[in-house]
Amino acid sequence: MSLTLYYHPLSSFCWKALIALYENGTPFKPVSVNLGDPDERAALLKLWPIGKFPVLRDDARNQTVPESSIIIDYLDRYYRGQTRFTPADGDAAWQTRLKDRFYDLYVHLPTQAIVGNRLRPAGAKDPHGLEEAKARLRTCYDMIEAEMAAKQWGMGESFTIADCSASPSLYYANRVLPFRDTHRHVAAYLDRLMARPAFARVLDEAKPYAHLFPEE
Ligand SMILES: N[C@@H](CCC(=O)N[C@@H](CS)C(=O)NCC(=O)O)C(=O)O
Repeated sequence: MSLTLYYHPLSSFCWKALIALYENGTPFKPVSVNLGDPDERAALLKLWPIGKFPVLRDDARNQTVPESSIIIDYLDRYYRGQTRFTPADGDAAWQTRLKDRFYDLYVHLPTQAIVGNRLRPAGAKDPHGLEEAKARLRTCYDMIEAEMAAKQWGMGESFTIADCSASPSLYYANRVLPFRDTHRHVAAYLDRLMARPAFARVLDEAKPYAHLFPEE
């Protein structure tokens, strides 16, 4: 087996890559990285000095591929399966990538900031950053609500990279700023994502680590 994924089962960006791998049944070796372990952290830094996961290693092609979106692009190109993550057609292609960026930058990162704020020690909290992140999420919820009223998946009929990005983003966003009572189409979209076998599997595998998530 040539692919190895360096990841953690609770990490939201790793979920995004896992969904893509599970979606097409792509064989890979999962290597769980405990960033609290100096040796394991050092091994990850050796692969990708930025020190963030997921990182995909492809021994067959002698390539190290960091960044969840790039991993999915790489799989789409070199380990193609039944689900194509980015359409080949011009407009649909950039619109799909735009949605991937939208979920990562404007839903996922503010959610990460809210979680990160919870982990800060008392006296080092960032109330201003927290309010900014919540405001950004509210804007996104309204945008997604309008958009998903008539759609099954982020790009319509087909499951794409946009849905790989939306899955962890919306799952964790709902944990830190719940939307089920205010945005029913966003909630219904999250339910569809959670029922998708690839994401259901990811959620199931994360269960043993759920207690590590910092509740308010
Ligand atoms: N832009 C990156 C973000 C990856 C990321 O933020 N990963 C988090 C886990 S969800 C991480 O590695 N956190 C550990 C750290 O920052 O030390 C991607 O899309 O893969």
